[in-house]
Amino acid sequence: MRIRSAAPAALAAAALAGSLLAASPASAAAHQGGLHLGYIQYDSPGSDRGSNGSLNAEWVNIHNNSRSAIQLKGYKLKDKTGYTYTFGSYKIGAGKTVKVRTGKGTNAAGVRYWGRSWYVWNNTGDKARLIKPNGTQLDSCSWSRVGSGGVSCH
Ligand SMILES: [Ca+2]
Repeated sequence: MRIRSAAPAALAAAALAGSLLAASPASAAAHQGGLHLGYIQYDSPGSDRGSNGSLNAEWVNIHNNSRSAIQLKGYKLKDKTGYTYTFGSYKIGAGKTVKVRTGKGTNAAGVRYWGRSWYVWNNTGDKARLIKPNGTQLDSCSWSRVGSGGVSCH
């Protein structure tokens, strides 16, 4: 009886380990490895007058510290209010960074444009969250004062 029950349990454990391994690049150490929030320039330099250039001087860096490329389609970047940027098809290479700028522009390698007409990151305090397509939060980063206008999340 012990033997008969041990085999399925071992199989189940192996299957579980397999699924955990598959998800591990991001979930194992959300704050150090995998995909995570890097520097956030939440206060665009100069007066917040809302020009597209000013909006685009507000940005979030996302780093891929895993050993493989990650397809970001469906990944989300959210502020505390709930404003959400959803990635289209974009593959971030191992060790690479993608910058998400608030305003409008033409997406290119290493930079995505949220396409907003106003700032999204509150200068005096806010919280950025990076969320997988299945809803799992990979990382978050918050600040509570203007300070230098930016925060290094890790
Ligand atoms: Ca701002």
